[in-house]
Amino acid sequence: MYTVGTAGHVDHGKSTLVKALTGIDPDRLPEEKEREMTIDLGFAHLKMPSGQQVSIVDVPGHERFIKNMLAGVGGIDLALLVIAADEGVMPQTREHLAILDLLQVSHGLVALTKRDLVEPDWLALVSDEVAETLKGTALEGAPILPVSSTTGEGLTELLEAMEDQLAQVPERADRGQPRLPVDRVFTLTGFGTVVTGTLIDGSFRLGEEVEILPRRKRSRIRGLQTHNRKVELAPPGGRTAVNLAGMTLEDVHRGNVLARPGQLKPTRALDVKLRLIPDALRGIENDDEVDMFTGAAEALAHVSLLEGKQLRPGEEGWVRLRLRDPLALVKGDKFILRLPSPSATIGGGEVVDTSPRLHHRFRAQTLNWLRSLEAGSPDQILLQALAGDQPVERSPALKKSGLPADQADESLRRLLDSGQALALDSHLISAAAWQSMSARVKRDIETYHRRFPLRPGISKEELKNRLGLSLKVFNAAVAEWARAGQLADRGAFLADASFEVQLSPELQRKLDGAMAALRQKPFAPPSESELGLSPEELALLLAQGKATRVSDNVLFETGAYQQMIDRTVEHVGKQGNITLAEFRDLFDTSRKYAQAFLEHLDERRITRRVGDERVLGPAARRA
Ligand SMILES: Nc1nc2c(ncn2[C@@H]2O[C@H](COP(=O)(O)OP(=O)(O)O)[C@@H](O)[C@H]2O)c(=O)[nH]1
Ligand SMILES: [Mg+2]
Repeated sequence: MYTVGTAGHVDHGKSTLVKALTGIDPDRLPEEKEREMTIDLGFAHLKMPSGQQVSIVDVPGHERFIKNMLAGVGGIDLALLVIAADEGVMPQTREHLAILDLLQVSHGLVALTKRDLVEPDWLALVSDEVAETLKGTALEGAPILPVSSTTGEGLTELLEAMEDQLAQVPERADRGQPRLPVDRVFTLTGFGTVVTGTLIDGSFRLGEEVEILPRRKRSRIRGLQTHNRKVELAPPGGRTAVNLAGMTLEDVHRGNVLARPGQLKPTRALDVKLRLIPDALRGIENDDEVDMFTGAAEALAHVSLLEGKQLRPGEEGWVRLRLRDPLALVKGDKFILRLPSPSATIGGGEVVDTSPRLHHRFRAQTLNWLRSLEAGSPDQILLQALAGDQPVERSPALKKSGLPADQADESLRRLLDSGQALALDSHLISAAAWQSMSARVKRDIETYHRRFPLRPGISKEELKNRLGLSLKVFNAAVAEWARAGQLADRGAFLADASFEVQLSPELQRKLDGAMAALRQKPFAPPSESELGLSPEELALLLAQGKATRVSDNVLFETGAYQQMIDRTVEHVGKQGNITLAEFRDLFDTSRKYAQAFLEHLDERRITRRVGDERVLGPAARRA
């Protein structure tokens, strides 16, 4: 959806051209009909030869109604600059062109109207003059088409050129954050209050809850229309009419913004990049009062220069504006500044920071901050600070971003909510780094499973060290992998979620045989080497928990192992201690096994050696 806006000097034929193209008279007010002059914005829509629907905003050309012009020009994609062939370039031609240039409306075309009133050589002369005037502006090189709304001559060519230009306009960004700068409010009997504007940054849906800013009054979308047709969903870019439940004409005005509740925070202070037009009446200085126009809004603004003592016509600089009344703005919004008296456009630019640090004692810092902000959004800047492939500690990362604390927190919340970053315990990692780390771990684990198909998985301890992560961060990562179903947390091991040790019947028989051998003489079983298992097979028995290793070459069936602990603890409990010989007799085992087992118990602190005897150790209760 695109919106075309007219521009140009009064009486040059803008409204007549809109009517000739669309059949809709944009001058709808009785006073406009009576005076035959556009006073306020007019609206029409047009079906292009391709079938594409285009919205049209017709603006007043008279200098006295420039504020209405500014309320309408904010949302346009394509400018239709109208210049009467018999008069040529006039003051509001230049002023409107300067405004389009400041707002960076870089797509457009010129209609040289009233061609029926001039001779061909005059037409050629005016055409050259216009091309010259466009030079150095955002519309330099725009096509110039002679037309007559009276005879219809050139209208087809104009439409074709318009279609060509529209094809070059990039589609309106859908940021999922719809906002409608309100340029018209009216009531319809039986329907209540309707607001209109050019919807930007997202779509509105019938029935959804909205908020009118800056007052923050809530409402619900009871009806939604584009081009006089009811719709369920209004996409960004087009003229949109919204019927608001429970609103009166007192509640909402031109310049308000309709958005989702909580999405926008109105502000009274903003830092901007300001450019003064070369033929501005004068420059600006600290403490100047200017009129700011942005979206469909107008606000009185107090000027503080962030660099230098003044900004002269033709110059560009960083300026802080303090608004008398709050406005709901977004970084990147374009604006126009005018002197209140004598009333004149002096410049315009782009909003860069909507919540500036209010005390800018350290100007250099503020300027650095603005320059980096100009290059990216706070979210992008914070994401930059998380760059690198390792998780980084939260507070140093937020500091490194250079964002003011509240903005850093806000951006972080957005990054976490949208999945662009992830919190791992006290650390943060960008989604990109997390994905590559996860992919690397998954690859490592797959390789490990292939090489060691009998092992339950990769050792967590080993992986943690390889990744260079602290235990807490590593555990948080493991929990995240397990939650996402990517990997399975298997105690001391990490495995692919779908991995199970696959035993051949032959191997199963071998392992069963080994277990049977262990059980046959449970307290004096064959040694590891006597079992005849490979290290891999042995590791499997241990990992499965079927056997428990006590020393290098000594292992027991786990049930027997536990029994030996229980009975030893019981014996020491009763007798106060146990000797090697007593242990050997208790289990009818060899001296070698008795020694290995008791040393193992000492190690687990179930027993403690005192001379030749063992007494209970601190871990005995838990054993
Ligand atoms: N002869 C002639 N008159 C025109 C043409 N276009 C507009 N006009 C007349 O010029 C006057 C101003 O037109 P209007 O559309 O109101 O101008 P606007 O102020 O730019 O909107 C009206 O009297 C129109 O009838 C045209 O192509 N040829
Ligand atoms: Mg008009």
